[in-house]
Amino acid sequence: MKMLDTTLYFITDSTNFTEAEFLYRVEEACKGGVTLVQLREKECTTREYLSLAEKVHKITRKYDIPLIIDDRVDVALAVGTEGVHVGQSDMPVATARKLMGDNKIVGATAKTVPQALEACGQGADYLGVGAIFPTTTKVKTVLTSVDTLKEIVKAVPIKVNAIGGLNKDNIHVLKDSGIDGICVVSSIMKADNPCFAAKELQEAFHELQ
Ligand code: TZP
Ligand code: MG
Repeated sequence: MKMLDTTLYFITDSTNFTEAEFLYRVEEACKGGVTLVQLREKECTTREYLSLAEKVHKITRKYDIPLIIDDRVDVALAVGTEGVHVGQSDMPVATARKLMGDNKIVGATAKTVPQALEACGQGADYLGVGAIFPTTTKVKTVLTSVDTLKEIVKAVPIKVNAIGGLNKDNIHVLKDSGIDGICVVSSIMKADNPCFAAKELQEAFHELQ
C-alpha cells in the first residue's frame, strides 16, 4: 500500500546554494514537517542528478518522507526513490507508470480538466495544479484559476495539490477548494528558517480545513 500524504509537498530548487547548504535546507524542511519531497533539477548532468538524489534520499528516508524525482524516471529507478513526477512535456503518465510499477508514486502536472482526466486515467496518484499565483521559480507555466482547480478536484478521485506562488499569507484563497495539499518551492527553499517555514505552512494549511 502506497503512503501518500500530499498536505505539504516541498519541491526543491538548488539554484544559488552550495550542496551543503542545499542539503541542510532539505533536512530542515523535513524536520519542520513537510510530507513529501520532490527533487527538481533542471541544469545538472545525469551524473550530478544521481549523486544529489542519493544524498537527498538518505535524508528523506531518515524522516520517512517519500522522495519524488522530477521528470527523470531513470534517476528515480536507479536511486530507488518512492516516485516520479511528470509534466505535460515529459514522459506520458502511462509510460512512467509502466516503468515505475504499481507500487511507486507517479504524479503529474495538470492545468485543465481534460489534462487531469487523462493523467488520472493513465494511472497518476496525484496531480499538481497551477500556477495559482505568479512564481519566481524557474518554470514554464501559465496561471490556472482557482475555479479550474475546483473543477479538477471534482473531476478526479485522486489527490490534487495546488502549486505556484503559494505562501502562508495567500493560501486562504484555496479555502473550500477541496484540495489535498499545497506544493511550494520558494516559501521553504528561500525562507530564513526552512524548518519554521514548513511548520507555519502546515499550520496555515490546517487552518483552511
Ligand atoms: N509548476 C508550476 S508553478 C511551479 C512549478 C514547478 C513553481 C512553484 O514555485 P514557487 O516558488 O512555490 O512559486
Ligand atoms: Mg517536468
